[in-house]
Amino acid sequence: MGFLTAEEKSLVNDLWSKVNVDEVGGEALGRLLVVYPWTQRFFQSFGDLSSADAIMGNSKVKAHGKKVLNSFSDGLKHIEDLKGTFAKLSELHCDKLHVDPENFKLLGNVLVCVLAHHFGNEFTPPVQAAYQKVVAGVAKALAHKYH
Ligand code: HNI
Repeated sequence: MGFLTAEEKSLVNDLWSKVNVDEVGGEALGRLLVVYPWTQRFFQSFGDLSSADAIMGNSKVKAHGKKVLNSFSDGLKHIEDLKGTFAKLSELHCDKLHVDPENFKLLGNVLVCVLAHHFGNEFTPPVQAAYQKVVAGVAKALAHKYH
């Protein structure tokens, strides 16, 4: 009894096996910074974020997006224990990084948009519904240790 059905899990995993995690991570983080510019405040050490082109071409954004999405990808392997999997990262984002957990939801939604853009018709309504659940679950797990 998990939060995804067996069917949803296979939809998620089938699509994910075709995702270029390293590239999509940078794209999702970049789009987050473009579309919700207030999220740039956490990345002031990343250099030039002065325009959409600067953000999307910024190598630190790409590298960090890759790190974030690899961590997300790890979460997919432990879909039944997202809380446990992200417990340490939740503490880090709360205590050390002071990232408002609302941002986890924003990034999740941006990731769904990026996947829809990449996969087109293959990103069918059932696939997108399953991914909506996943990104909401990850956001919730990352917010779990906030106090
Ligand atoms: Ni996040 C660092 C994972 C969303 C701001 N983040 C990390 C690291 C991982 C990670 C892994 C590296 C930790 C370490 O060094 O030990 N972040 C994730 C995941 C998500 C996420 C899995 C959501 C799916 N992080 C976000 C969001 C923001 C964010 C939405 C802000 C808008 N994260 C940060 C910042 C750092 C960070 C800031 C530190 C960056 C640095 O190296 O300076």
